[in-house]
Amino acid sequence: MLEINSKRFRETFERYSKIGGTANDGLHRLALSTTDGEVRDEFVSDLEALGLSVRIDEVGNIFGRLPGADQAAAPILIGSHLDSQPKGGRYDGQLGVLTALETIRAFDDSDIETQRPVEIVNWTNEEGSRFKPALMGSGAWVGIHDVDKILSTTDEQGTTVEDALKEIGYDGTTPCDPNEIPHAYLELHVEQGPVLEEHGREIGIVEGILGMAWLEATIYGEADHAGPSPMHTRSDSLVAAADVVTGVRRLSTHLADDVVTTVGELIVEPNSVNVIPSKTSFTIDLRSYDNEVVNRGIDQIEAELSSACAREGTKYDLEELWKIPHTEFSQQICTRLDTIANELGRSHERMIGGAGHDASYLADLTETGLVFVPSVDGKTHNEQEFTEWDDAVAGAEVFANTVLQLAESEETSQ
Ligand code: HGY
Ligand code: MN
Ligand code: MN
Repeated sequence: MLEINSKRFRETFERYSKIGGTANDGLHRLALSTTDGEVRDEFVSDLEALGLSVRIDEVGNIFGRLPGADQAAAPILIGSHLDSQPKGGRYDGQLGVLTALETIRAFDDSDIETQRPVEIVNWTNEEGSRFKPALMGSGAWVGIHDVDKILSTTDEQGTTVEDALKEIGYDGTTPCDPNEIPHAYLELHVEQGPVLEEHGREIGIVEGILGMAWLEATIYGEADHAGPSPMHTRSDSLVAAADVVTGVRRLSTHLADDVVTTVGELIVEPNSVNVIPSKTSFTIDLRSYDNEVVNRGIDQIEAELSSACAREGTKYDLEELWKIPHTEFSQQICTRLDTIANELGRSHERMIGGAGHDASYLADLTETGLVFVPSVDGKTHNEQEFTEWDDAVAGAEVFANTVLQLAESEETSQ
């Protein structure tokens, strides 16, 4: 079985973690920011050091190709993302990209030439924090998003994706589409939840991911003076919003057992201590494995908005920012992962993931698998995010051996 060079893997991980590293051991590496540009440069130079041919596509996805004995064979694609949340952890995305890098290095250590080419990828803007939606680069690549629309997407400062790509030198020219359908895609990611740790397992073999919807609600009230305005005449957009926010939280208690809801962003205008808020906008993140439950949840959010605004004399808009149905991963790859984890003596279990991953979109295109390693206390999207290094190495060994097996496989892709 292929072994991972834990020392080199760790050194690489620490080197990358310095780029955009925060004082609390986290990462501040927003998509297409200067620090994202720096870590991309680091990644490209590591790919070139391995002799991989590197290409950048129109939305900045970075691909490195390791040729196989059969150049005509469809490649195995492996990777994840290097962008982070504003105060994110060092493992979310980055561990997956570096596990893929260590996989290629392990082939190189053992002079392995695989039958199929193997391609490693860093997907642009998986997080969707600076530019919405999430999974932007992989979504554009599989054709979910129109490339021009993605390039004209702006952040809160009005900077477009296109300008940000140019700014860091990753406005690539390779068409953003799979000129050849990969034979399979495999991604390793931290679990970002408490299950593996609670169950004492080293590896999660992910069978599917929750469906999710991102909405933006805007409530319009009437600015007025906090002093002389009688309470019964007010149209306070923040009061109406507060009703809706608690209504959104209540959804998770009655809509379905696996429903999770989050209001992560909220903007109040004019945001002045003695002015009744005239406008309040906020995002809603709604998830469930049942796509119909997500649709019912959206209807119930609309009903909450309508009744809150009727009570407060305010008006509202509700916009769907992004929606992705639940993901089902390849049972064939899950079985391979089971077998290899057993051969390596690694405890493992099948599970459903709650976070979106680039693998969600690849699953529509080809045989796709996702491997989890435990998150300590389930913490993530948080500078305290942590994974024990032994677990990272165990995950990398299961991952690398599965990639090797897939790269030697003969059967045609689906
Ligand atoms: O939103 C998510 O689940 C992922 O972190 N982009
Ligand atoms: Mn991630
Ligand atoms: Mn994330």
